[in-house]
Amino acid sequence: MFDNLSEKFADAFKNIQGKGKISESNIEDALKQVRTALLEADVNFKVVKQFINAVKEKSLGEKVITGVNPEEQFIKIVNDELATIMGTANEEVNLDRTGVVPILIVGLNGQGKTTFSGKLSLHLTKKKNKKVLLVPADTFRPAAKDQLITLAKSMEMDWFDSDLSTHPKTIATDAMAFAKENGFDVVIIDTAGRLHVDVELMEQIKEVRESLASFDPEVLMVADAMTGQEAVNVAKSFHETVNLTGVVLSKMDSDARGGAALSIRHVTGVPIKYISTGEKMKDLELFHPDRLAGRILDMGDVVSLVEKAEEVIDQKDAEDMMKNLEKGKFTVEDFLKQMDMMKNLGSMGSILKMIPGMGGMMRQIGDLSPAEDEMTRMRVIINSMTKKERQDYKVVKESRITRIAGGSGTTESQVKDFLAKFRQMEKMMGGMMQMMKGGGMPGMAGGAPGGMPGMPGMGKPKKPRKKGGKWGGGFF
Ligand SMILES: Nc1nc2c(ncn2[C@@H]2O[C@H](COP(=O)(O)OP(=O)(O)OP(=O)(O)O)[C@@H](O)[C@H]2O)c(=O)[nH]1
Ligand SMILES: [Mg+2]
Repeated sequence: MFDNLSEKFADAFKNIQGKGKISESNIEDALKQVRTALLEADVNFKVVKQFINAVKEKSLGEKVITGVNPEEQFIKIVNDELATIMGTANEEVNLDRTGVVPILIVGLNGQGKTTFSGKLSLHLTKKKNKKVLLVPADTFRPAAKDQLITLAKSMEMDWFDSDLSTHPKTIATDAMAFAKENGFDVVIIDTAGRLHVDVELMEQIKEVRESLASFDPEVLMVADAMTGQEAVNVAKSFHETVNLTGVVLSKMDSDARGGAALSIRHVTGVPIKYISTGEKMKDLELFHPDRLAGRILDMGDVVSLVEKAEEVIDQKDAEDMMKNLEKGKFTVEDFLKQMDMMKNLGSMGSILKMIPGMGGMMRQIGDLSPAEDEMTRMRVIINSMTKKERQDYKVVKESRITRIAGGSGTTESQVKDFLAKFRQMEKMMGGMMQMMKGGGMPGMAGGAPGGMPGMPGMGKPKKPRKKGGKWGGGFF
């Protein structure tokens, strides 16, 4: 996400390194580079101008704080300003009202409307306890109905059998009546896209919106984050015609440029409510301006990482592992479970990026695939080990090594290499347990990718955090 932008910002900040204090001449080069970085990311020029002015003004007005170096002070100001232009706090769709809530999903062709409709239905069902009805209303492309219904079925979500021979506004009102009769809380209406903003499409969506006026609909526009300012222009057109209540940025997992995220709110006044981060139904995040700013500046996003961990990590597994660890035991079985937990969290790259400072390190390493390959190799080796061997790897000697190598399609030296690495991990886990008992926490415990023992800290079932989270973030 925004890799290019992150890299350019990191370069810009180097200009201030080692300077005694912030002064106009000190920050001049850095500001120039930040400006170029933003323009290259396709951020609207007015937004850039205002951003640079604000950062400059705040930097020069900043008092010298003892103990904080100018670079850190400058980064903090840039961080806060980035968050400010993207919005304030996160806003979700407003469901806090009586009656069925219609959510109209609009946008150009192929932007991810249908995918997002599915994701939102899952999110509102799972997280908000709502009964959701998915409504296909794309009367231009009949296959679109099947696409949405297939998604609905895969999630065991309810869907409306729209009559595609009628106008989408009729589908919408019919669906609302059906929803009311059958006790649904939310109706998500997936509409047709077009290649460009065209009069016919706008007219159609306008009519659908008007037909729902008495229900005060949410109208969310889905925009591909790779398209930069183009997305901003489209949002402007849609907003003028149908009065958007929110924007969704899709394909943030791909090569998103940043232009849309950083300009839409400022240019249109419409808040970004969600970001879509992959093709799977679970790949949906709330849009948090402050957290995204942190990710752009390589400050990580530990809060989102912990939240994600809470969602995907099996509490019982984690507790079992912790019990073992507390006894000073770390087995191959535990390691396998850790690898599985990691896998559920996402790719190695996406996890590392959420850890402060790791984005920069990843750029230096470049290709993470050797590390991913090694994880795969470890997994096949473990799969060829017996239960007894997984509980106590020390029993694995010559003939067992030959057997495991044969069974896993690896070489004996690869199996030996794994055992040697595991021995190191075991030692490291022992050391970490000591530190945990002593209260002090090291930063990221994994070491360099390649021999990384998962993220051991994920498994710790700590006392609930203040806000009810189950897992502390001690290791991050
Ligand atoms: N990588 C990635 N792909 C996505 C994301 N959202 C959607 N896609 C893909 O983008 C393509 C288009 O998505 P759709 O949801 O069908 O888009 P749409 O806006 O409904 O398209 P039309 O109905 O034809 O206008 C599909 O191949 C999706 O799998 C995302 O967040 N990340
Ligand atoms: Mg569609």
